[in-house]
Amino acid sequence: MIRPYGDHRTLIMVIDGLGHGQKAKEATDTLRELVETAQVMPLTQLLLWCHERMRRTRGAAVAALVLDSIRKTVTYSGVGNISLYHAPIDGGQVSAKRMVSGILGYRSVQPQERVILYGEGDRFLFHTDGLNGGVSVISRLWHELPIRMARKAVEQFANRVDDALVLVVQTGNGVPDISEEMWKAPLEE
Ligand SMILES: [Mn+2]
Repeated sequence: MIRPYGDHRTLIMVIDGLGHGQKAKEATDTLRELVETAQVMPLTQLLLWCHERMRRTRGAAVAALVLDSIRKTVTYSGVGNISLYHAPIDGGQVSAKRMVSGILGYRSVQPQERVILYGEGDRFLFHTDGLNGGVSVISRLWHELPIRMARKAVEQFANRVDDALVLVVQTGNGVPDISEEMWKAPLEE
């Protein structure tokens, strides 16, 4: 999900409800609604605020970034098994961003946030654990257009057991460009 988050800032979040089917959807929907209506606050505080309000759900993995298009900063945080990568436009090394383990809405979590600088044109990629690792090492995908990159990553790496989501953030001068591709596991009991 994506929403404005204060002046010149955009919040981008990927949510993966625990398990699959209705219970996973409930957790995902609850978190999305919380984040859509939340006041602007520091990212870790937002995650903790949601955490307390999600205890009746099964819980979710979450990864988020706040992009400030004036300061050219990205603040990121997350809990659980969602991968986030940063690819600089200048061809520098793709880096994987670490998230703390745990489940939002379950037991206790200690999200951390980090701030990095980005350059216009840098790209960020999120993927859920419905994909096998490897997106970072398949360097030719980083040269594709964002929408093609998202599509190919799902085609090539979705494990076809769990829901898979790839979201590519293309930064630029103002509001970032978002490309998203999903593979949904068939519902079962
Ligand atoms: Mn999953």
